[in-house]
Amino acid sequence: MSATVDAGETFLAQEDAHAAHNYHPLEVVVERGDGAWVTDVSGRRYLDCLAAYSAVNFGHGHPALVQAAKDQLDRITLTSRAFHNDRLGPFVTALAELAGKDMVLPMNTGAEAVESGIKVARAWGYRVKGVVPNQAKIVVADGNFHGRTTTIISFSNDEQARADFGPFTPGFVSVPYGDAVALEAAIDENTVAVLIEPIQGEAGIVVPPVDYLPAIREITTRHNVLFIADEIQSGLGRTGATFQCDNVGVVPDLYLLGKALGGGIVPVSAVVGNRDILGVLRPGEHGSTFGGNPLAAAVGLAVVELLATGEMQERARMLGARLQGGLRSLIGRGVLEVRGAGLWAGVDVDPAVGTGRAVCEALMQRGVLVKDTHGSTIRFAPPIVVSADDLDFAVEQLAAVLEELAQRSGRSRPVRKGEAPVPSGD
Ligand code: IF1
Repeated sequence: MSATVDAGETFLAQEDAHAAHNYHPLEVVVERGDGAWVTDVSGRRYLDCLAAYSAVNFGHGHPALVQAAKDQLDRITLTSRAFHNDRLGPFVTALAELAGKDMVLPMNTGAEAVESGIKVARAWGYRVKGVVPNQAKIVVADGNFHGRTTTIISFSNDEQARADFGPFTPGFVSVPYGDAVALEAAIDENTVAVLIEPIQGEAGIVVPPVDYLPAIREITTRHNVLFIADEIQSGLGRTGATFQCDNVGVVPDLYLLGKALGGGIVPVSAVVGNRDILGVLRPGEHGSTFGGNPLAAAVGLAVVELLATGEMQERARMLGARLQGGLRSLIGRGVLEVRGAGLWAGVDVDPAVGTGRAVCEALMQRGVLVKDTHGSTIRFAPPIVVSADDLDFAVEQLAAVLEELAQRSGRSRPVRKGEAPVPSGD
């Protein structure tokens, strides 16, 4: 057993006995984090190349964000929105400005932002567009991931996310991702919105054609349909811009934000748009106990102030080029394809070399933490504060792991791209 498992045995046993088994974590028990690194209970350090699925964009323990949280902890943390508090106003004002919009609906988790976006789009459809009551339709994309609530998985086509959770919510139609013609064909007089990830995360960091989002913008404008961009994972600096939509020159009607908006400290999410859309909500029609709480707002404001300088976005652009280049150098050496934008990459490992899980476990032994998705794709999303040397370290460890697995799988070396597969046992 790895050192960390010995030292962490108690924690693993407790989790195994008393935590629902809805995950299959790597066997590392993390105790501390700083910047792009985490330390396990036995003192081993790992480069965190997942960043909690892009919720820790600014690193573990970012000083400004931790200080904002600490200061607020000594003031007031929760009032509910039955009363005002002195942090929500500054937060929503700054976030709206960052997004170039004029209104914010503050929530907590990403799924709540998605659900809120769905409800706002439907209400807008009935009250502004004039869609027949209870007939609103929303167009989504195959391979989508927008969260785990019953309504959200209603429009997922991932059987693992749906099995035995029915019956499902109607009112959604799914079309192939990246196909603007199919998307327009799915729009009819009851369509109120298109809900899209600018880059699909869970699907494996799938980047659509560069003209896809601009086409969605043109189509939704022409059909008087809302363009809702789920930037919960792609947003807030990850792809080298404030929003991935910025990278393709598109402004959606609603941004759905979450994850890094809470600085990796507290859950903070939001629906951000203009008054002509978010203004459809009337008092008492939607809410949340914690939505817009002073602690979340204080941390969210500090995150917005961090992003307002543009430094994180520039860093993600600069380091992203280094990461993408390093990973692409492994194509033909156990890597089949590399996709991504900024400091976000999906690496397809040659299944003949090993599974994504096997690569993750081997990388963990070498001090790098990543997560696989859909069998053989490894996602890299380190905190944007990662150093260039640490990025090089991660790529070097991946190269070594692929070489190691290739030898173990009976290949003297991984099949180079385009080569006939070498028979195993050679
Ligand atoms: C899990 C995936 C990633 C998201 C987008 C909304 C949400 C997510 C684009 C919901 C959340 C998380 C959920 C977490 C693992 C992770 C994930 F593997 F599930 F799909 F990142 F790719 N929109 N993604 O990526 O936000 O409610 O979780 O705050 O459920 O296992 P949430």
